[in-house]
Amino acid sequence: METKRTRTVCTGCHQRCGAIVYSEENRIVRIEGDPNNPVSKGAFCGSGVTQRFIHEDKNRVTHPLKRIGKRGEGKWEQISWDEALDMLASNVKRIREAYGPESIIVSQGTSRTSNDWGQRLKSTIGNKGWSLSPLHVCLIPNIMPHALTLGAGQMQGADVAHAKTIVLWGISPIVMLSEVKEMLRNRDENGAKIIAIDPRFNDLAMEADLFLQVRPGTDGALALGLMHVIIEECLYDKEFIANWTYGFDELAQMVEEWTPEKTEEVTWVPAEKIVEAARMMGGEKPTTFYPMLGPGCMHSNAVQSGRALTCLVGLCGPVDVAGGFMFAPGPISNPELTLIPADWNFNAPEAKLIGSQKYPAFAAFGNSNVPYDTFDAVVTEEPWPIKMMVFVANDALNCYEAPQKVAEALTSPNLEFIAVKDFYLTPTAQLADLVLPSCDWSERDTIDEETFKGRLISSPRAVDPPGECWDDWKFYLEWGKRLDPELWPWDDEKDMVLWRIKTYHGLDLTWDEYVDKEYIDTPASLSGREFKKYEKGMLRPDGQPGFMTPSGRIEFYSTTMTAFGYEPLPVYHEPKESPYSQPETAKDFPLILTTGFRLYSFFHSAWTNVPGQRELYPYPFVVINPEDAAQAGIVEGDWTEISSPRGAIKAKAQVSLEVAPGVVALPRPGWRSSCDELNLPGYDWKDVCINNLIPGGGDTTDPSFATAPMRSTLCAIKKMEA
Ligand SMILES: Nc1nc2c(c(=O)[nH]1)N[C@H]1C(S)=C(S)[C@@H](COP(=O)(O)OP(=O)(O)OC[C@H]3O[C@@H](n4cnc5c(=O)[nH]c(N)nc54)[C@H](O)[C@@H]3O)O[C@H]1N2
Ligand SMILES: Nc1nc2c(c(=O)[nH]1)N[C@H]1C(S)=C(S)[C@@H](COP(=O)(O)OP(=O)(O)OC[C@H]3O[C@@H](n4cnc5c(=O)[nH]c(N)nc54)[C@H](O)[C@@H]3O)O[C@H]1N2
Ligand code: SF4
Ligand SMILES: [Mo]
Repeated sequence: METKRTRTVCTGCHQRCGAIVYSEENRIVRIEGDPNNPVSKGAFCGSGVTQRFIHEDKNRVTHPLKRIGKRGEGKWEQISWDEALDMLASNVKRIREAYGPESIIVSQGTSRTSNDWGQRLKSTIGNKGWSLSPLHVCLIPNIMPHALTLGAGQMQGADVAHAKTIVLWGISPIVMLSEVKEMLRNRDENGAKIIAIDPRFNDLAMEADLFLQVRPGTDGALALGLMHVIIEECLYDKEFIANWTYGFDELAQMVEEWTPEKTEEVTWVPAEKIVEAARMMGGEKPTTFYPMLGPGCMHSNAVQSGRALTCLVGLCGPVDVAGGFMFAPGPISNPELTLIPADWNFNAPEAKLIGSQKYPAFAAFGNSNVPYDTFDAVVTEEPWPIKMMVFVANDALNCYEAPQKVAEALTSPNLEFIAVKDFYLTPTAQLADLVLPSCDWSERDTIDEETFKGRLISSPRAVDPPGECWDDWKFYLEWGKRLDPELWPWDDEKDMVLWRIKTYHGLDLTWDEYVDKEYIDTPASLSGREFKKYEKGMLRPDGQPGFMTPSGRIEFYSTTMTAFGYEPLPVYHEPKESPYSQPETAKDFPLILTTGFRLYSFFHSAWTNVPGQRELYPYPFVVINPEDAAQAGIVEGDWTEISSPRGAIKAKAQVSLEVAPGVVALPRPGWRSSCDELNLPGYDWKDVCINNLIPGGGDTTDPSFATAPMRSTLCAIKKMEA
């Protein structure tokens, strides 16, 4: 039998590792990492390897399904794509006519491969922007402070391969899989030092020279304390600060009170460790910072925490050098594709985004309806009715805060039509009127949009998809054609890929050329590798030296912040729900809860059905310190109930020194699917979804960004009766 070898890209997570897939008669027989892939250089994980199972999984939805019983009853009829697309298009036309396009919400989870096409589809309907997405908690609360302070929206600019000091700040090892090897080589060969800052002693902390076990939600204070020491001990580059930054004196004055002792009180990090960390960051340069969700994305003080952290990046300098914080090529704004004019004002009332007046920073940077307020709008029909929701790659019941509200919305008679496009009959799909089948990475002929904007790495399909599974690109194309064929002139996904390459990078390729060239450098990817771009006028559209901020400098003091209702300096605010801000609530819920840390084998709520992945984490679990466990009479493996003022869930106890006394950590997945091969059950979202514990809306969020406090609230834990 002939074995086919296909070099492509795994999009199983945001790492986008190069893959080599071997197949025989449309069955995947082996998958390896691609050693020539310039980004991943051969790195590959177990999750990517299980694509072989996913391709053949009998539980996948492989044809469009139409609901025939009551909503949620589980009775489906197989229909054709033609009929499915007619249903979608006719509902759009009817609802748009009766209520306006703002009554139609198209939701997407984290970026898969088709963000821009999704935006074009929304523009075709008559809405601009993301419509709905968990952007209020996923990276955008950190990208905003980066943009305002450093003038670069990119977070992943940490050059861990060349830095002398590496600060891993609330980041998971899986998220830097392709860089970990280089980082450890840098440590072992060049003596680079690693500082890890996390409430959990995670696998990166194990590699670190210094671990700061921060109290959840207090990273902003920690950054202020670190800046206090760096300024007091003059561990900064005076010339760089004088020439390239704005508001240093105001910042210095503000951090004066943040002595190591005061910072210890707030953050629980010992004062001497704060001093040691500051001396490493300010002393052994270049220092590079790699922050992810931990510090500034899921707290009621998210944006100001992120601001403090980015001020620290600017203060430590040098930036945009090997081993420092590198400025990556900015996102290419692409109105031609998304059909969103470059000067579109997402805050204007006529932009019709729910929550844009209450949360102006989120509308401006998230370009989306506010999730909780949108689900609430379905129920209340305020500020306007929502009649149709389409979820593409988004298991809403497992994704957003307060899923009780999501469920209320999805079961409300106000919603006239719900469609879900996924691989499986997820909890959200089970409530839909129409379910649409999808392709995973080995089965599609598209290009990943995350890497597209830099270097092009072609990603042809290795195998044909099962049944009538369609990739999201094809889905948007065919849905779009039915709404306005002039806006969707392409023949198929391949045609779309080639058009994009030509439009954005000026390269005129055939499909075979695109596939054969494998890794293609583009002008954007080449310019990204230049150093000190700010000196050369490469960061600003006006071509002037400087950063992309109003002053052209790194802004410690940001007047743009005041326009969104924040202080211009990175002031620390205690999390809205903590033992200090809510001592009354803490009497019943004394433990600090951080939720959603990533596991190697699951991407959000997906893959608990896959034996190779489920084997590693068979049950929902909660990490609790031995002291707290002992106090509650809990031992390793006990089923426990974790409760908050919002609700309760269950999980098995993992008693571990990984978290400090007083802190409890719950991982991200919802264990929604059973794994028949391992005889392990799936769980109802009502019983195990971590977001049942998280508040939604009201005054619980970051004030201008609507960020839900998924990583700093209060909870209680007790052993469950057998
Ligand atoms: N395998 C896998 N990979 C994924 C994902 C997945 O679900 N599975 N999800 C993808 C997505 S969408 C995203 S956004 C990224 C997220 O990527 P990361 O942010 O890197 O991953 P997390 O594990 O969510 O969070 C990182 C760390 O933050 C810590 N943390 C929790 N609370 C705090 C805090 O208050 N302060 C600090 N300093 N740290 C804190 C957690 O303990 C954790 O170790 O991962 C992406 N990659
Ligand atoms: N409490 C708490 N909640 C969190 C987080 C947390 O840390 N704590 N993390 C938040 C973050 S950062 C994010 S980004 C969100 C993510 O949330 P989501 O992106 O909504 O993740 P999932 O719940 O896994 O739902 C995604 C669904 O898409 C399907 N899918 C995967 N790939 C594709 C594809 O290519 N096409 C289609 N059509 N379907 C696909 C999967 O089977 C899955 O059912 O969760 C957020 N929720
Ligand atoms: S799932 Fe694994 S192999 Fe695939 S992109 Fe992510 S880290 Fe790489
Ligand atoms: Mo995310």
